[in-house]
Amino acid sequence: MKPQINYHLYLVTDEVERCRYGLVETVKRAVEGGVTLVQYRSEKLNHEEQKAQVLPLQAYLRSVGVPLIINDNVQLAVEIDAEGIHIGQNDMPVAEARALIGPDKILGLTVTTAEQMSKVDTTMVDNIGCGPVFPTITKDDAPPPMGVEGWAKLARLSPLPIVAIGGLNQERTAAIRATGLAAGVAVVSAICAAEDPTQAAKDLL
Ligand code: TZP
Repeated sequence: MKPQINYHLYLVTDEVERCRYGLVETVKRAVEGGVTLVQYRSEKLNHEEQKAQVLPLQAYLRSVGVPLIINDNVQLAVEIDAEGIHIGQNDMPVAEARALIGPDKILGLTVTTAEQMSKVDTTMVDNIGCGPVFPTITKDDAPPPMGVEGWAKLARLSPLPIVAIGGLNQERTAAIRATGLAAGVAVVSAICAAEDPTQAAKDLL
């Protein structure tokens, strides 16, 4: 059975050196503030390094019942039996990723254009990540920001729960939620770099 996922406040983890209290402690504090879902993301580390880093995080998240999603590295998600994966348009094809993880895992897909949205295979994909809404310093290869209106246009076309990402802070998150179109918001630096990740998470609820 596929787990029921609450996308309301989706924490995507930054590289460990940009997590103010280290990876697990930062996530712990954020979960105490209300984070509902965590995606492990590292663009720098190799497979074994990612695995060593994510296992203690997974142990903590399991202890509190918060699902863990792995960014891009489908093989890692399979090896550690994570709850799901998130992939981009230039990563592995969706059908291949679904075949590897099986029917009971969550598959998230990044969508940044209406054309991509029209091609989403709802038999394979569970959720859409869409952004950057605002400029971000966290993703090097991010396309230009689409703004709340641009995001809302795509969200109206989405056949699946859609999450906003990119440059989101308290005020911008409120603007996204006010559209009534978001299943959730995803943040990296607003929580990982915060002096008080618990309060930062509460502010984004
Ligand atoms: N995908 C689109 S923007 C982004 C990702 C992973 C990074 C968002 O990071 P931040 O720090 O919340 O702007």
